Amino acid sequence: MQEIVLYTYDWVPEPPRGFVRDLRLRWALEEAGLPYRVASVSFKERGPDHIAHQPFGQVPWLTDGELSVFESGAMLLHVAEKSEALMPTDLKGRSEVREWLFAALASVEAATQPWSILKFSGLDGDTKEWAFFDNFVDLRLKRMEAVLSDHDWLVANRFTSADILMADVIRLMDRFGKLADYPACKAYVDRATARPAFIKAHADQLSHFAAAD
Ligand SMILES: N[C@@H](CCC(=O)N[C@@H](CS)C(=O)NCC(=O)O)C(=O)O
Repeated sequence: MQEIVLYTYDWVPEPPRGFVRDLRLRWALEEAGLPYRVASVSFKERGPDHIAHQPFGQVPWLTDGELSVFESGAMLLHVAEKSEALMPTDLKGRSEVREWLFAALASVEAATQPWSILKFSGLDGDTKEWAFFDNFVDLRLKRMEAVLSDHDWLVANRFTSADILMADVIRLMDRFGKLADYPACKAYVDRATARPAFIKAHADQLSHFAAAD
């Protein structure tokens, strides 16, 4: 089997540590027990070699032999294709994993990302704009609360790569206490992040960035 190489920044400032999206892939690769190594690219200088792999100059991306894949959702699908630990083998289960992967990005992260950018920037004051984005997140969390009230995991009563992505997206809301009114979402995040693969992925990311301080 070819070695998977996962690319992330060499260093990032303190606030995003533990939340940089390479974590999604570290977590998936740990769950699947697939061999991989992590390589660094400069956070400060994003040169043409970087842009050739990730057109927005962001991280993560991965290489698998000659193949280079960017976008965390596409990368998760790529890795999930390699392991039943991340995706069931039947048509329905596979389709549902894809649905929830897209839902995590296009429906939930589409709301949580602008919210978290405003929050990180201190723009969460008493403004119409903040109320709009806060309400947008509440709309999505209310629906996820209903889904997770009677499901431990999103697909086929078992953990899949869809849970890696959804839990990682919702986890950022927990950081700011936004899950206080959403007990099923909070329990889901706690359940997912108690998994040994998450704990290792998270600790590995923290030490990777700390090593460059
Ligand atoms: N949609 C992309 C988003 C990637 C992304 O936002 N990466 C962040 C780190 S988690 C980044 O590189 N930020 C620096 C920047 O945007 O310049 C994905 O899911 O892979």
